[in-house]
Amino acid sequence: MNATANLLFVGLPGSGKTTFLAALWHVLEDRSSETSLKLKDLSVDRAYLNQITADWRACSQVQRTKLEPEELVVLSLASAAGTTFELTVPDLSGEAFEQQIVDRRMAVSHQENIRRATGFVFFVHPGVKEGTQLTYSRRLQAVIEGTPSSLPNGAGGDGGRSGIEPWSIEKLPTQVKVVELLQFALERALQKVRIAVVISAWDLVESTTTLAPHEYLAREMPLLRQFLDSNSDLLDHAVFGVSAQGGDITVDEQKQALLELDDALMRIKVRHGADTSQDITMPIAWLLEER
Ligand SMILES: Nc1nc2c(ncn2[C@@H]2O[C@H](COP(=O)(O)OP(=O)(O)OP(=O)(O)O)[C@@H](O)[C@H]2O)c(=O)[nH]1
Ligand SMILES: [Mg+2]
Repeated sequence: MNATANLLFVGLPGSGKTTFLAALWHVLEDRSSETSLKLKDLSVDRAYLNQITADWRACSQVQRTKLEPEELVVLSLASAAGTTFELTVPDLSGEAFEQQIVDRRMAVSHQENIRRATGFVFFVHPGVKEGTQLTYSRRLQAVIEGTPSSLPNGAGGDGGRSGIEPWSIEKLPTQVKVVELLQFALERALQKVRIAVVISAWDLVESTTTLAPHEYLAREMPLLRQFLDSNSDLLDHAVFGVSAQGGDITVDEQKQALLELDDALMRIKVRHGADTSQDITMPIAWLLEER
């Protein structure tokens, strides 16, 4: 059976979309590991994929995706049951999503991407919350209570008042932005959608907790969890923890350890519920599953 699948990778800047795609391409091309989906055909334009995967293998930072030109990736995949898929995934810049929130406008081409999408991979980086809304609300609270000495980042001196920047839409908490992006997508989707939530850089989470991805999401992002649960008539969702890079490549020892692994495949870790595997195709296979 032949089917087409248009998936959309959605996520704020730096949420891990390109790194995931690079690791996915490495695994598909390598073919040596057990994966739910396999590469069927190589007749695709591989220049962009090869470039990001070369960076990934070398543990170099993949480039931030630019707004223009849009990188469109088309893969021909086969499931274990023999169904073949033409998988289209534009690798979009997180800035394009940030702009939707700030300007409340969306490119016509992006609206088309959403309408065509049969599923969404929704990326959330576990570290994105650092230094934004929490810090801001603590600073605000400190000013209100008149305790400038407790202000972080040296704000204060005049009662702290000049340390507070005026509110702007960019300062929205990450969870609110993520829910907003989901709402944009749901408003435009023509049918019930499937959403694979990927908590990227799972290695960072794993070093602090043994919680499963959906439990971690419930604890750290309760608004997002409630939104997903309460809209079950519009969407089906599952939560995956994915370490596509395997560790923090900005820390020399971690980068060295990753480069010394016999096989780059061993960097990858995917957690779903209590199960852990190296199958990075899992979130995509879940989106494509017949139900
Ligand atoms: N520790 C760790 N860091 C990761 C992992 N995957 C991605 N990162 C880091 O997260 C940051 C963002 O990754 P990208 O893949 O560029 O994110 P993106 O969503 O494509 O970002 P834009 O192109 O700006 O939209 C980079 O600094 C990566 O090194 C991982 O598995 N583990
Ligand atoms: Mg990118």
